[in-house]
Amino acid sequence: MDNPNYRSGFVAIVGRPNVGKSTLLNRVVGQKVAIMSDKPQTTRNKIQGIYTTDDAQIVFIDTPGIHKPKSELGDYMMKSALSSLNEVDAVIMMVNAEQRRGAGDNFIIDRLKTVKKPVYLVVNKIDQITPDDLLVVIDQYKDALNWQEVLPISALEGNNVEELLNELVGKLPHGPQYYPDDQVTDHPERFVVSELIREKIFQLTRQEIPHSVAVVVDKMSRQNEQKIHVEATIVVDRPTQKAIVIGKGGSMLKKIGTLARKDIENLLGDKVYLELWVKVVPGWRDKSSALQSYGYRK
Ligand code: GDP
Ligand code: K
Ligand code: MG
Repeated sequence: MDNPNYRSGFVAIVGRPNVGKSTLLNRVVGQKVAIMSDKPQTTRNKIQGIYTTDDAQIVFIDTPGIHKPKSELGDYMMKSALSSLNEVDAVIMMVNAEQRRGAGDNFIIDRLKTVKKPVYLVVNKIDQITPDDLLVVIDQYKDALNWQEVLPISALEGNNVEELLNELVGKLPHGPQYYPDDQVTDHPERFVVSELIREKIFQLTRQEIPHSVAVVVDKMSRQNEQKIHVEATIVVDRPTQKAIVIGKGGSMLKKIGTLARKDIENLLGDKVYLELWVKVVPGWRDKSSALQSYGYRK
């Protein structure tokens, strides 16, 4: 606060699904705050990761993918992604070095043309390609926008991530430290807990469960000195999905619970007693009121 040279600000990360946005966030904040999955669109809310040093603080916004909306949920994600772009100090557009520039990238680039803040092109997954390939990828993008800088990185292995952070910090305005040193996300723990459970559902059920799953944490309270009691409801929109999530004799739900509990224990630093329920709410994806009651902020 009293350091006049302190820099702080907000940075949005945009890009097609699976380019590595959450992986970068996780690396930067050193804790599992953003959900990771090899399926697209698992990040539904704005998740902020906070990077704090003695000289600067960057608050990252992991926007849901900018894409053509297919339902009210998609529409909500799109609006939230676009509005964050006008509130931040810089934008990172991340692309996957393994993929050619495509319609999805062009769609995002089009939207970025109206952004007045510095926009960085971050070419991720360079651990998968040769330096020659990298030149080819950069060539496809270099004239697409007036990039502040083009930075190749590997979010997974950490190559060049330090340089990216330094570059961003250098561009932030002078300002206060918004959040305390030990805070890595401004979302209530409940939200992170629900995302960890959602992540396990996707990992374990694979293709069978589409993204029409919400997890609501109904209760989170300390049971005793050693244990935190977490109760959560998994909301699906069809009875067949409920059956898949529960599994034969409850076996799938048990697996989801076991894996999720371990992650939640790591997050909270305490033993956890996790109770999971499954509920069918037909068509909840297309009901705005249902969206709101399941915690999606407009
Ligand atoms: P998001 O949808 O943009 O948030 O992408 P994720 O962070 O969920 O990553 C999607 C997949 O790409 C995951 O399987 C990650 O492990 C993988 N991934 C992310 N960054 C890298 C990277 O730098 N190198 C490699 N090889 N894989 C990566
Ligand atoms: K993903
Ligand atoms: Mg993500």
